[in-house]
Amino acid sequence: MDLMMTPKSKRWIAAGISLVALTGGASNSEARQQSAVEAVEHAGNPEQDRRERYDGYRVVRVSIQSERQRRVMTSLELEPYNCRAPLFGATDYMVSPEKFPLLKEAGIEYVVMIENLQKLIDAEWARIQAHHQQRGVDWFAEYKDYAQMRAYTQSLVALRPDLASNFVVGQSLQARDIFGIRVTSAVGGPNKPGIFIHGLQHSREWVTGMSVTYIADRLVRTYETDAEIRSLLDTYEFYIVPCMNPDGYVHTWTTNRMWRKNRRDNGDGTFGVDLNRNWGFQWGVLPAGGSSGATNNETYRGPSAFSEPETTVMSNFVSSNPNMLMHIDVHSFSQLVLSAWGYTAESPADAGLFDTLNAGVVSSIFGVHGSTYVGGPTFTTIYPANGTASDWAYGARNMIGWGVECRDTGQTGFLLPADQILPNAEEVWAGFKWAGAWLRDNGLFISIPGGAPSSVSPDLALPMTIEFGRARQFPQAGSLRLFTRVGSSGGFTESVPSAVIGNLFLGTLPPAPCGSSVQFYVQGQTTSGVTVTFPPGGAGSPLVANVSAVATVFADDAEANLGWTLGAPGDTATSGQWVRANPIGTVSGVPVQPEDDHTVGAGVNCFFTGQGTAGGGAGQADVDSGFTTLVTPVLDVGGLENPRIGYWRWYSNARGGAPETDTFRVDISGNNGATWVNLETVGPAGEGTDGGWFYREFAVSEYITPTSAVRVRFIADDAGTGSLIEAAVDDVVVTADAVCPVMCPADFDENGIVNSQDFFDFVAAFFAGDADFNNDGSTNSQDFFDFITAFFTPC
Ligand code: 0X9
Ligand code: ZN
Repeated sequence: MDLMMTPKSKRWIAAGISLVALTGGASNSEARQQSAVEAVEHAGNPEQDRRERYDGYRVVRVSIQSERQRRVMTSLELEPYNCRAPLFGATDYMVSPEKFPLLKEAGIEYVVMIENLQKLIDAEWARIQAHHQQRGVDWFAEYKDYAQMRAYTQSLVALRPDLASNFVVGQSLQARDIFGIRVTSAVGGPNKPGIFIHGLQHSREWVTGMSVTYIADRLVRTYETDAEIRSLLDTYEFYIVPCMNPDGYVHTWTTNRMWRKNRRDNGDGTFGVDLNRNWGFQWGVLPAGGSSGATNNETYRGPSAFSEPETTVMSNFVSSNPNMLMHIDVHSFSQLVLSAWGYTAESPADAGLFDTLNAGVVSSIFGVHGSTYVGGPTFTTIYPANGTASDWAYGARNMIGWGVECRDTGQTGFLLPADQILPNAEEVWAGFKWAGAWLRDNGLFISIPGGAPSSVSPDLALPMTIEFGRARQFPQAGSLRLFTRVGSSGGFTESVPSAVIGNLFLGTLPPAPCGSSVQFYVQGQTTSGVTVTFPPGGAGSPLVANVSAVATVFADDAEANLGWTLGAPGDTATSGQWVRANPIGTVSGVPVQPEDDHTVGAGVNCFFTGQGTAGGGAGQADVDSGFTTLVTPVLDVGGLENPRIGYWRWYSNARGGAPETDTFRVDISGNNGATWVNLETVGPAGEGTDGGWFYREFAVSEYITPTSAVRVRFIADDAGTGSLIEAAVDDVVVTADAVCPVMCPADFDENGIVNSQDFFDFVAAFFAGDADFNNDGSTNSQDFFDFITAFFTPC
């Protein structure tokens, strides 16, 4: 992020006197903070509220759509609210009342997320004051300051000294203790794997300290009553540090609610190093934007790696325990689950492991209160960030390093209302538990990326990619094996997959005749000699691929109309109804409506939602104020073997500012549209909601009985406000397994004809004792008679 902190004109209220705003050089707030006395350690006294004010400041979400707009935004020198890089997509800024007219004049689209930041800060403060008066309320009902948080971890230890102990990681720059709580059970012996989790690396992200403390709370309080928690405490040592940036955190309570960095005096009138750019792995590496060398920047990386005491003592503490397995860095806001890498767009060797973890955590979080989080690598999911805690944990310590961005998605941002502390903590806790349990149960990561083949072509060997890497433990080099057999009986043949790159290997499924099956499983060893099998049942329940030719029954590249229905009775959209044409394409940062259909080669047409005019805006002819329906022609799949329906789809709802609630639904009907069953619903968030062509294929019989009157419908819905909705469909195919050619029983050499050669071959096999023609387990005279009968029976 390369935006400069800007001179502000906030008013500084001290003992009822408003000071005149300063201008120039370093920002006013910095100049004032130099003289500010941070004596007010506790926030309970309104008379002593010397906090910086944000009167009339709006938080706006800007969607930068061109190089020109980015230049204009940079020249406005707005303060970023969240640290989204102003390189692409939506970015949040705090805009002073003075700057707001300039933003309006700049002609850049924006959505106001927060009308008046100071109002939210005041409301939060008033609420905290009122809360102080109350007795006996839940600890997680209100935000707690540094001292209260520390006292709470101590009270948890007092409750269960047999499970928990307090520790101090080290001291902050201003000599405050970075305190923590270690929780584990006596079961499981020494050297249990360690799970390290911390919050408040960025001090204004208040909900993170609460969420992390909640994890300690649950571990301590539910060990007796919850078998799952007991197993986690018997498996791991948990190290929990609610606040790794105490100086910054105290500063947010006493002086400036919006403070992110630590409190380093940079010596030039500016303060603070972004601790999450200061860790010593790929520190300050290119590309630009991953951190800043400018002292006044919100992502200032510091003069050198680990220049700050906070990052130094934290990393030393983690390094001092060789059994540390996982590192979780909790931030807010944006509702994300983020993994390596932050410093590069390249995939880490353990991408499959991280994808699995991210997906599991995202769905566990969703399962609690229905919050939608998005998972992915930091660099590509939010922005480049180097010198982060997660990258260091993974890159320098071989730990499973990842992190969470808590609630919300910008409605209140860092000023998340207190009634969301507990729900947020509950969902983070669920994700955390899931990750702990998954690692407990998975010694290694073995998978077949893209899914194990469920059908293979007759008589062809099939190469298959296998991913083999670490999970809780590390793989023994050279220990990967693939076991295969043709059919469902007899021994498995062992082979050694060849190494491709990183954790990827190439194995081969053997050729097999049409109508048979190939069974297979994979095995590998950990460095400590434990065997891990995928799927876990191994030879007892292997993966199965049926051998059959695939027949294409229907293929539609949308170049001609094969009987589709554009629109359906009851559609409510006022614009953007489905058309079949060559799309012009629209852009809002990234393509919103495709400019090209999907078909490779000569095709130009596809189905899509509304054609605008060439050069028109992205909002022209997108779906508005309701939904529009596209229905396929009747597809006859009755009597087919395992019919599948596949299509390429495009969907975009992630542009246009407002939080997205819109979806793209695909349904299937077996009775010509009388009733429908859902195949998939894209969105409101996640993969495939920001444009791009995606292929999806469904086995019809998993949803409906395959009939001669199957139809599929596509519904693009604009249910929310202020959104930019576009959908498209192309290259619909219906495939099925081809029926294997019938072999005459007497065609003993399986060459397709029955002749005297079959007779001679059979007789030779018979006298060799290997002609069990009737499959009863032995070769005897009955086989001879059965063969003779078959030989003289025409087929
Ligand atoms: O920029 C950051 O440091 C984090 N985002 S924030 O808005 N809270 O400042 C992102 C850090 C990404 N890494 C992990 N959370 N693992
Ligand atoms: Zn953060």
